[in-house]
Amino acid sequence: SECLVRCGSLVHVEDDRVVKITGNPAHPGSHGAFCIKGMNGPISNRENPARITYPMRRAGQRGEGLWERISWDDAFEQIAERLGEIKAAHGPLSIAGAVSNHAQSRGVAMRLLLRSLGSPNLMISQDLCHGCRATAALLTGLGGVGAETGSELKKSRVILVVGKSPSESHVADWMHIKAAKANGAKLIVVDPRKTQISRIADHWLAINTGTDAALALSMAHVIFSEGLLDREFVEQWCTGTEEFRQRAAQYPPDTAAQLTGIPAETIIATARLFATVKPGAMVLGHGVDAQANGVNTAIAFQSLLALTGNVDREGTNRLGKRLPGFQDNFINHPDFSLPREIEKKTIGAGMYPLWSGPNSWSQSCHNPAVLRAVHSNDPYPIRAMYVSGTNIVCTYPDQQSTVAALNKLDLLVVASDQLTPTAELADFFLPKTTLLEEEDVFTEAGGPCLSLTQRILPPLGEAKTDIEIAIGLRDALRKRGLIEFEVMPWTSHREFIDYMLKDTKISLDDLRAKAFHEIPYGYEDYRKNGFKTPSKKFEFSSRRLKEAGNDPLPDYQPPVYAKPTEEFDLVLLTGIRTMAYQHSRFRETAWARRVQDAPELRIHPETATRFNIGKNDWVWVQTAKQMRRCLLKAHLTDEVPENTVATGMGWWYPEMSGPDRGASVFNIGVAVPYGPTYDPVSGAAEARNTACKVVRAEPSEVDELLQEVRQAKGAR
Ligand SMILES: Nc1nc2c(c(=O)[nH]1)N[C@H]1C(S)=C(S)[C@@H](COP(=O)(O)OP(=O)(O)OC[C@H]3O[C@@H](n4cnc5c(=O)[nH]c(N)nc54)[C@H](O)[C@@H]3O)O[C@H]1N2
Ligand SMILES: Nc1nc2c(c(=O)[nH]1)N[C@H]1C(S)=C(S)[C@@H](COP(=O)(O)OP(=O)(O)OC[C@H]3O[C@@H](n4cnc5c(=O)[nH]c(N)nc54)[C@H](O)[C@@H]3O)O[C@H]1N2
Ligand SMILES: [Mo]
Repeated sequence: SECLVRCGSLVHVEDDRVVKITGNPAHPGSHGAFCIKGMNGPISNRENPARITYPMRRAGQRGEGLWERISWDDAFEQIAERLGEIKAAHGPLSIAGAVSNHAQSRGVAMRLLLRSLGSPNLMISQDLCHGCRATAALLTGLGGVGAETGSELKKSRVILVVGKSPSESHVADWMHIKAAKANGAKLIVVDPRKTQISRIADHWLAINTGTDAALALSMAHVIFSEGLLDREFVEQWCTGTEEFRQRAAQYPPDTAAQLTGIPAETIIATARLFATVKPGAMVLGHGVDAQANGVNTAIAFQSLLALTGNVDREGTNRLGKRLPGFQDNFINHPDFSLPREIEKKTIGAGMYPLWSGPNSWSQSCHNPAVLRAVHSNDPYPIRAMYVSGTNIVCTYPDQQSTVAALNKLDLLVVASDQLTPTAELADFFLPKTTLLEEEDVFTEAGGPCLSLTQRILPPLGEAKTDIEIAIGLRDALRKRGLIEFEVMPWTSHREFIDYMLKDTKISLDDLRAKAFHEIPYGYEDYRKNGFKTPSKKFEFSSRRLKEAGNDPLPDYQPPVYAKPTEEFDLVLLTGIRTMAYQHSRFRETAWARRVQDAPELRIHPETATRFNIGKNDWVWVQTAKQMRRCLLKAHLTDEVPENTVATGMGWWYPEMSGPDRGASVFNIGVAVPYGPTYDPVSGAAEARNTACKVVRAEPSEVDELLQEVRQAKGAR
């Protein structure tokens, strides 16, 4: 469950060690699909020689690397005391949290702990992840994180894949798509890169970065003007159709061709194909998210599903299916919520009410605004932060401002399994359990099913789960009278899980026996209760967008940073997934480093020649906006077009010296800005893609640095 793909797995135990992990063919979502991370990651995390399994308090200057071991009791008491001082001086809103994978127990633990103190200020990573798609799905009515396909993909006859490279990022989807293709399904792929899936596509649309909304609108125009829509579905289940038709008409294929770089004939041909072959499904990936026009883009593509009636039928995109009684959304229940007046003070709720605050999908902060507030006290001070299950120094863009903000806090608590560049800056380090030591239940959209992560082994050393840590902190806070709202009623991790299951008639023990419970489902759920929108229909024109003062219809906006200039004449794609890594994780493991040993710059051979760059040369990548430059190793490949270079994300060298452990040089976050130019609905920054220039690094400049990498590696 640490990777959002969540392939079902079988864990083989001998004595008190996990010896092997394999895919579970019986799992209803993944059908046995598996990858190198699943096989190795959980074991590496548990057995990492650099793992820290006891609480520590900073003993030197922040980031100096001097630590003193303390007991859990002392950690809870001292953190509670410091939080009390900060709360008294600056109020509860000055305490913030950061978490990733926020829907899991760690997100619930963090959110409820903050609410106990009276703060709504939580940063999640989903503004960099699937936040735009999920917000769009909330507005259109598709729900979930933007229309799930899961194993329905196998049954599709035409599949539209936009900005997703499942061979690297989603082995289950990849397997299902290949199965559909083997059955004769047609495949349309929209990606600037020649990925593995682009190579097997019937139509590969090599789009100009950040222009996808124009493509979707133009396809909608073709479908409208040629009368290819599913009239019955649209008439009965959609609203705003005429307004949407008019908007789409502004993007005839010739216009869209100029914006997207895709020939008009191809736009017409793929629109016809997607509208006439049934059933059809769409996979919208991260390539169109984390963009300043991300919500509009996702709405435009989701609208293609509605236009063609490919909604919640066999072989199409499903609506989110829920297990009756399962409490996975209880954070919205009044018993667990803060008063609305407080929720409305969430940093970001003023500007982005559909992202932050009580009426939003994410109910989290606008992250860049929180980091700014640390410096500016605007709209109010942020003085303390608790960070868990995320390595924000390595995974937020604009690393310098993240580090500067963390350094300026009065209190930074980091829960982690090892000293990441984020944990290095902490005042208190709290040791966390890793996957094999944790128990979690969640609904798995891919199945759909209720899934369980089993606790296979007892925690190592003194490691605790996020729920256990939150309970310990809550108790220490309560002793000092610092709890404002009693929203965390549990006394153990087990009680928390039992609470989620209590109305399902399934006990934890039942679930342990099988590890998942399939959710019985039918198709066309909307016939029962309609769509979850104000009109109960799929909204081409969104009432909630209109009420929030936004354009209610999807539109195209040109990309801002990703637009090349004379000086920065290449487009940099970031976050390209590689099989061995999960964001910033696994850089300390030999198995992953054997697959990829350095942060790469994928560059076309012609472009490399133009800049006098050879294979394996080190290259400086620089973007505008006075960002720092980043050092990457050239990997010559024609998978990127000549005007584009691409890299991954999250790099650091765990073996290098702290506090940054190489992240301030080798992590692409130093070069990528975190806005402004924000999506007007979700506040997402154009954080994935940026115009850049590349310069070969002179050996004399980087030799010393690389020497440290090599030496540290020798010592590993
Ligand atoms: N191995 C591995 N798997 C992972 C992860 C991991 O770190 N490692 N992370 C997981 C997580 S949290 C996520 S969010 C997913 C992300 O995985 P995906 O959803 O597959 O997204 P990415 O791999 O980030 O990008 C997909 C494609 O988008 C293309 N792209 C870039 N810009 C644009 C654009 O403007 N338009 C279009 N149409 N395409 C564009 C890129 O070339 C890339 O091929 O992967 C998950 N799976
Ligand atoms: N430039 C750029 N930036 C990006 C992206 C991009 O494409 N481009 N992608 C974005 C995306 S999609 C995402 S999702 C974010 C990801 O950003 P993060 O969530 O920050 O990335 P991770 O490296 O997965 O998180 C690592 C931390 O999770 C904790 N952890 C690891 N294993 C375990 C475990 O077994 N149990 C528990 N409880 N905790 C564990 C550890 O503290 C670890 O340091 O990054 C985003 N950042
Ligand atoms: Mo993500």
